[in-house]
Amino acid sequence: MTLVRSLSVTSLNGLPQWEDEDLPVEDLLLFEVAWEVTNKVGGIYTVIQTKAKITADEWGENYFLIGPYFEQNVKTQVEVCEPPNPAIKKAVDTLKGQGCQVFFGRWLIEGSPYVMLFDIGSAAWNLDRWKGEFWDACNIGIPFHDREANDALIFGSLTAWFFKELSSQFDDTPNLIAHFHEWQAGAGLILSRFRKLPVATIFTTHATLLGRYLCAANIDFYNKLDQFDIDREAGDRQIYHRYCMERASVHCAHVFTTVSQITAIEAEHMLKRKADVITPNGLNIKKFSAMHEFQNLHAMYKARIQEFIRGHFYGHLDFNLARTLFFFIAGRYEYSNKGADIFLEALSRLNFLLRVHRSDVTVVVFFIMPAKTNNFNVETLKGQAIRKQLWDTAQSVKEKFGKKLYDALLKGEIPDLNKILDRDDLTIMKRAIFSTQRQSLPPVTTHNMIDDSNDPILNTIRRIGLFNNRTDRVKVILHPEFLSSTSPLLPMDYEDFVRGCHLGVFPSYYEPWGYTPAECTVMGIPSVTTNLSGFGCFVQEHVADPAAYGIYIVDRRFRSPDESCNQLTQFLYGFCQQSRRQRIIQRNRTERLSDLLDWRYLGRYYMHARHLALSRTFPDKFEMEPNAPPKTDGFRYPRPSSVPPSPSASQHSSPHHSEGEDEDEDERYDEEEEAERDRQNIKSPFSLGVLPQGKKKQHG
Ligand code: U2F
Ligand code: UDP
Ligand code: G6P
Repeated sequence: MTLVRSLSVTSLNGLPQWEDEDLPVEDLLLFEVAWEVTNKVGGIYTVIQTKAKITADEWGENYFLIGPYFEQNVKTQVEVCEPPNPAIKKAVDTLKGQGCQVFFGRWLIEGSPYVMLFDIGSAAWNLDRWKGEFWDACNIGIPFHDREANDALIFGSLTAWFFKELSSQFDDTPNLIAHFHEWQAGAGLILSRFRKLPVATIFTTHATLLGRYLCAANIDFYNKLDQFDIDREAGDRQIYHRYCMERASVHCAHVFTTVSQITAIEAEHMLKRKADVITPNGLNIKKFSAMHEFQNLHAMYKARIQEFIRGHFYGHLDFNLARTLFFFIAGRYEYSNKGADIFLEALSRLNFLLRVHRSDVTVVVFFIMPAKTNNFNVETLKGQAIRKQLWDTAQSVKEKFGKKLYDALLKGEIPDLNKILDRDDLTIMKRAIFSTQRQSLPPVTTHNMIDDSNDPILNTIRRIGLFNNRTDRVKVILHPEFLSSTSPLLPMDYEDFVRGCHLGVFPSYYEPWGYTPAECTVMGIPSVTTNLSGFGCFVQEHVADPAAYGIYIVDRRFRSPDESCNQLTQFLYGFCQQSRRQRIIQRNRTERLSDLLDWRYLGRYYMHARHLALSRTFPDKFEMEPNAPPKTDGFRYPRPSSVPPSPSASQHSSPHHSEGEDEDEDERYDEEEEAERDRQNIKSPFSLGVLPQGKKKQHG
């Protein structure tokens, strides 16, 4: 058959849709293989977990995920069952018959895809033999001390073995497609190719090993991309074998994809292959029926954060919480890769600017980055206890006050307000106020850090002197643990916390995609990203005036660190100058970009990669039009209708500017009008004449 791609007239909320000719999925089996299937380590879990729904919708019973078995994960996330497909059952039984444990079931997430999980431990006795086979296949030797690489080899050997058992049962159909993510899954791909299994293979890299290491070492990575002696760099860092596994996977794959253009450039230099397709990361977007619902959630969760702040800053609450903005950075603790370094520097400059301009805005900045700790520190817990005590005191006095007031009213009197509180009440209240005196400043970290003296964030805070002094307009709080609704300190899930904040700040230097700003966007929370992050580049490509839509892109590629830091400072300072009304309008715009990040739109790049892999593996059966692959360029969100042409003016350019901050009147309805106007504009991307053209061809 011939696969064709055409530009569909149906579109997802105005976004262009490519429609590949439907694959005969009933004659195909699709496997997606990753170490993070049911196993949350980092961002790859988010990719697979959020994408499951659209893939299961397309592939139904013929879609399977393969990952490693961990007892706890299966207990909490998987409903174990027998494989309904007889060929798969037979292959699984063969592995089991040889003593390797395989767990099969449904992963209890949206789309409930089938998962097959290999118990690495149960197969570990084969390790030496499999190392030998791997050496014969690609001359890569794995040292005994690298547990992760050894596990990856066992995982890969089991995967390839499973594919061998499965494919040997078919003469003609069905055909197998296996999509492998990241080097930890790559051995399965290498071995499948070495054994010439009839499987169409795709390899996606979410980051390169060397890229991550070299960036973290503060080398001028992007300007020296073509100058590295990569074998040597890998050897020097003792990751030569891992790097070889990664590079071999890339070269063995029928189709190689990366999550962004920037990672494609990196991979071309670090792994020596051009990506065939860019497969950007999406999210599974749930829309609220009413547009203002997410705004209400912001107000609700902001109130929760404010409560925490009341406790944390007890005795120092001389700033106006209604004029306080919450910024945050979150993610893996890679100090410079995630841009925590320039963020702190920019905060120091922002503090200076707000002070010299006598701004009444206060900014509280959270750093949510997991580090080793010995639990919460006493001062932080005490803050919340004192807040609770003040609350209880206020409640009990209020209770007494209310009762006396009620009695008086029953008697037809207005009570003497000077007498309604007795001496005891006053004493209780004075004691409560006395308890809020503190000798120390509100702490800059919520936990006892194990390596306090070497912690890079704390050390920078010490150097720049951001100690939460009364005069500081920028306050900082390091929360070195991921958030959870069961925390006794700040009982909120990460998602709710994000909703309650005003701005996410992610000035990464190394970020192949970067889910955190994308997650902010779909929740309608503005964020800062960079032109070195996959997400930032993607937005730059698709949105005419990103800042108007609440996505500030710091240039970290063509500017010096100091210039980037200044630009970031300007973004932050500009954000602080917005009125409440401007922020509300900006949040509405931000949220409007969600469709762009929806898997229902971005999933097509995965479809395209699968079609391409089939056409390369089984050219007799799957011919493919040599037309251009779907591009990520072409479509652009126009500038919002109310924004004047200059991007620099856009953040101060809301339709009806009002200065009053405490006004709480709701302006949503005008904004919904604006939204509707813009939707009308976006509705016909065809008329913009910017869409890539696909040709419709008849079946061959
Ligand atoms: C890329 O992100 P990854 O998550 O794949 O990055 P890895 O380095 O492969 O894995 C995450 C690491 O972070 C650690 C964990 C892993 O070594 O042990 N970690 C942790 O220590 N504590 C935690 O709470 C969570 C993780 C890429 F970098 C992103 O830009 C992309 O968005 C992502 C998806 O494509 O892939
Ligand atoms: N995250 C989380 N809890 C937190 C902070 C972050 O679950 O308290 C998640 C966040 O939602 C995101 C992931 O951690 O999905 C970080 O992914 P990103 O792509 O930004 O970076 P990676 O860690 O993959 O390099
Ligand atoms: C949402 C709520 C409004 C509230 C506003 C506060 O839009 O619906 O009622 O006034 O948030 O916005 P701010 O940016 O000041 O937190």
